[in-house]
Amino acid sequence: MNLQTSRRGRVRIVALAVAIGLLMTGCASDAPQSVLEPAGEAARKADGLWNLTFSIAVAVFVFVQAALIYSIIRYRAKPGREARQFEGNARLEVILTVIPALILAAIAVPTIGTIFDLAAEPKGDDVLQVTVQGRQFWWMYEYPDLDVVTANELHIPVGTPVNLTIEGYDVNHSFWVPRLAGAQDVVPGRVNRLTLEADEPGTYRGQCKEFCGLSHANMALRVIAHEPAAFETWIAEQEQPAAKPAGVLAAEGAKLFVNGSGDGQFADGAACASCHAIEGLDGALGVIGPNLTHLQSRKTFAAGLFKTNEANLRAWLADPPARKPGSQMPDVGLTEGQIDSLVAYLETLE
Ligand code: HEC
Ligand SMILES: [Cu+2]
Repeated sequence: MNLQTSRRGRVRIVALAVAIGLLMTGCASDAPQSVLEPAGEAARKADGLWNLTFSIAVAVFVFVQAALIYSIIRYRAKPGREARQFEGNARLEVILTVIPALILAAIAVPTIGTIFDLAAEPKGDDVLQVTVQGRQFWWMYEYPDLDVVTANELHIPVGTPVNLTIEGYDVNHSFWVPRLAGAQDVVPGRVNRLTLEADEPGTYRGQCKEFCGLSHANMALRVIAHEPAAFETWIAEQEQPAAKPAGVLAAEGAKLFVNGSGDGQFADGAACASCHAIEGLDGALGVIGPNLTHLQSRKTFAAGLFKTNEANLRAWLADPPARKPGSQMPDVGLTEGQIDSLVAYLETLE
């Protein structure tokens, strides 16, 4: 084998491995999370439009390719054959202009209808209102009628239109849950909206879809759809203030959370409470980071990046930007002992 063929062989093996790898992503337990598997009314409307326009596009493609292949074969070069020379054919040109114009006009009717349909704010008593803020690199959710603030995991009841009011904060982001709705831009200084609706209980994955900095790829989100009764239970739990810290270590952690190691500071940064709110903990009113009142009710933290457990929380507190590049939570210089107490306290935030 010479150098050329061995390199070609290697390229083929890599290409095959990439193809197999992509195929295997379909085996993920929560796959498919695709726009082609709509799981709610809003997504279904967009999918219906896609099915229609895609079918028309395929028909046009097949027709044009067939005509092309026919012409290539039928009029191929032959000894003694000479191409006919002519210039302009008004009738043909009019036909070839009118046909695409008619096709585009026909597609425009359902397209414009669907655009207006999806842009319309859902009305009615059962509509759930949620305000979403996209931030570097996490999502804040506020239920204005329910006195609930949470992060990254959005809980909704099934079969209910959810009206999302989407606000910017720092840079552009884009809120996208492929199975529940199209993507919506998150732009500082603008308020956008989006309707989400899920038919079935379950967890639907989403992702920031607009490059927003170092941890853009780590800015996932999850929508958790519940049966209405389970949603009511979730709301009732979220409306409760945080439990009082039980045990000496957790009580020490709560104190550190608000005061730092003294005068509101740790060795290298501000105390937790200057950035995080915890309902029921005096002095914890910060709004720079996620509300932690019910941290343990979230299966994941840091926008879907880590499972919520003791080991991951310890690693996070020790150095957030090392775990999540560009994270806006600084390494405040905690000692091992301080991490022990803080994690003991965070563990009580059910
Ligand atoms: C300067 C502001 C700031 C300070 C101080 C701060 N944090 Fe954070 N914290 C953040 C931000 C911003 C995030 C979101 C990071 C991300 O997901 O990218 C965060 C995320 C977290 C999370 C994950 C929450 C979730 O649901 O995703 C926990 C837990 C946390 N911080 C605990 C603490 C503790 C404990 C302290 C004190 C030792 C602290 N933070 C100090 C800003 C801060
Ligand atoms: Cu992003």
